[in-house]
Amino acid sequence: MIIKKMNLRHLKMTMKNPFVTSFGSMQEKEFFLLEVFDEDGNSGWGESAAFQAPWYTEETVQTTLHMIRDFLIPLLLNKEINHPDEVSEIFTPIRKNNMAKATVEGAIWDLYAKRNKQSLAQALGGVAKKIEVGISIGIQTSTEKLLEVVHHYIEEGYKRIKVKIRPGYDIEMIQKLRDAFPHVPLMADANSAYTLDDIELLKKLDDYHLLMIEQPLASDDIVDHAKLQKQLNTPICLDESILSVEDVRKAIELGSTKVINIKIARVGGLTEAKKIHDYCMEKGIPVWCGGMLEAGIGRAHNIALTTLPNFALPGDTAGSSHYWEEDIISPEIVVVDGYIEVPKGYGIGFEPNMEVIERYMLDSIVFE
Ligand code: OSB
Ligand code: MG
Repeated sequence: MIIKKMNLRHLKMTMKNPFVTSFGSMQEKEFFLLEVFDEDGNSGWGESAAFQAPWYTEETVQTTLHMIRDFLIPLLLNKEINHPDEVSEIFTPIRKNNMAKATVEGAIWDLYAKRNKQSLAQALGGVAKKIEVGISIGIQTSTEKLLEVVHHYIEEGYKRIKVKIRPGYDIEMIQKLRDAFPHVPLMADANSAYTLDDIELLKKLDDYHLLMIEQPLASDDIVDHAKLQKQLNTPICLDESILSVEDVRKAIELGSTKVINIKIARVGGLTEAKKIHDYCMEKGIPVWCGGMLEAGIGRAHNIALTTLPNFALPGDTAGSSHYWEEDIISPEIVVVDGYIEVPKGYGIGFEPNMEVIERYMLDSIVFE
């Protein structure tokens, strides 16, 4: 296929509720939708994930725009591509900037699947007909409020509850949650809020049979994560530390992790995500699909990826209505009894809702 034209749309949407982590609070989600066209008029869609501020990784909305517009699109426009795996190779002269790369690569994957009259899940080699999902709950104003919110999502059927922790909002809160919900599959995500100096506190988490603790230490601390894992029974899951399959290999060899959170955006696209999935499967390490508070296009990509067989644990892909008054795709994504049904249509299997997209659009640039 020849990449004939691209349309980069810039959107801003407001989430129903602020999402609070150990780094701060966000309610505005500004992002890009990239639509790519082939020579026959087929089109594929990708969504960018970086936030306005660089608290999660170093990328931002503005760096995404700079990379996509000034470096990545010129590498692809009017080029012939036979398979989306070629895109990450074409992008190798550009260091990191994984979220920008994943936006473009995701659109090419959707286009490729549509051309081949396959669902994106099929094109990736996925098998599942429905996927099991959990929910990620941001830091709440009080433990009482948190208990209420958790109760609500258990009632809705979500298969696992993830709560955010930070120093001062950890052991006591987890203890109260465990007392209230003794059997619910529960995990905690620290977004790098601790150091090895906190080891005695982190060891106390072993009393609450958590499924795992996600990214307790800094993103470049895989040596310290290995030291911590030796003293913890609770499995460590790495999120921010993992940018590539090479990072996964090193973390597993060091003993820094027992579970991997795969985010398509963080690892630079679906091709690398699939490599990580395959490598972990070979090593007996389960994976699950993380989230970046995506709108519908990004969520649809997550669903397709999660159909691969080693996605053994529920991911963070909640239903559209959890975050949005209205999503940018139709139909919207719905969770029933903790499952999302994988769409059978070609590509991502959801239609971009142009009326909604145009309502939230700030501007757009066409490249041809
Ligand atoms: O650490 O997984 C994370 C949201 C923003 C940035 C980082 C993370 C998260 C979440 C929520 O936990 C994921 C989602 O529901 O999309
Ligand atoms: Mg995380």
